[in-house]
Amino acid sequence: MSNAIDLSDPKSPLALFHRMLLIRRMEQRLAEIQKTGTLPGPVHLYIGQEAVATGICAHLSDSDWIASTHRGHGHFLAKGGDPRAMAAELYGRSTGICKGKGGSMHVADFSKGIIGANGIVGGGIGLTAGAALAAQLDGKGAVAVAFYGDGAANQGVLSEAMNIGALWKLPLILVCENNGFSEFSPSDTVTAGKIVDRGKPYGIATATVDGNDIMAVLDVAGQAVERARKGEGTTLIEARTYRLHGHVEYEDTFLSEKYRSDEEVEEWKTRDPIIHMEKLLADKATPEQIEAVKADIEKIVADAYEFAENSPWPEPATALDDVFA
Ligand SMILES: Cc1ncc(C[n+]2csc(CCOP(=O)(O)OP(=O)(O)O)c2C)c(N)n1
Repeated sequence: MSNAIDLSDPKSPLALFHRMLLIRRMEQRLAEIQKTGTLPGPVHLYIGQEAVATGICAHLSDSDWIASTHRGHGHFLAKGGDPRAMAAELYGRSTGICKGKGGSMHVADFSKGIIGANGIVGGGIGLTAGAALAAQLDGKGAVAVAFYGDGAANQGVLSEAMNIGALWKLPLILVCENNGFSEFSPSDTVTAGKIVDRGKPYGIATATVDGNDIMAVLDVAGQAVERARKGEGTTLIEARTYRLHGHVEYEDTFLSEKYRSDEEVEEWKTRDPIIHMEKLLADKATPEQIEAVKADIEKIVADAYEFAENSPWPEPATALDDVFA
């Protein structure tokens, strides 16, 4: 890390920029690698949504818990997951964070409080309700955060989590990243009403936020985390955002028709959270500091994928290790 930049406070503008850019550049590189056909399995990119994970996780430490989705690289990195171990996992190598057995949709690191990405839509919500109960019983002030999409908000488990979170005042934060689509279905064709309103019958705190505005996310998240740490219970946050890539990389190769217009995507590009952050930085950091962040990220990304590419495959003899039954 260059001496020109101080990233010790995760809520400082430069540190937020560093984290958002790390997520963006790791995934842009991943999109290029996917094109070569060398990766096992599909990848769902978080590009465009970086401010949500970054703004929320800036308030969390390794003792707090998060669970995420099939679109989970951003949450993993925002919570302090190791870029090398993530890249190696995407490549299915033995040095991966799950020893190469999880892949893109299951990156997890319990030592960092990352319960895991999850291929089961809505699956992370139930896991964090459990983690929030465990945190409450431990009594050390830890909180649990579920990241999930607007499609997942239609799973019954969200209602179950809000019910138990309200009843037991669990230190639980339910963050819906409403990116406008559930796979290829626009939200308004599958989702009734406003997702944020679903918290009202349970009497939990609710908030909506512009998920592309890092400072707004930071603010709303700070209030929710403080409430949870003080024993004041569960919050439902709806963050409005947009995924700038497809539901899954290279979906054009199998989709027979478009489910969104090019104009819509271009419109949202003008609201790119990273561009927004760079504008904010104009009077909060020097050009040298901004360049130092960019250079640092390029180094981390190159190093992570080089590590992955040069890592060994898992030994066949380890296939049944860590299998419980
Ligand atoms: C229980 C379950 N049902 C269906 C699927 C298939 N599926 C994968 S992603 C997805 C859409 C999820 O949409 P959303 O929750 O809005 O997340 P986003 O992809 O927009 O980030 C669906 C239906 C699944 N993986 N798990």
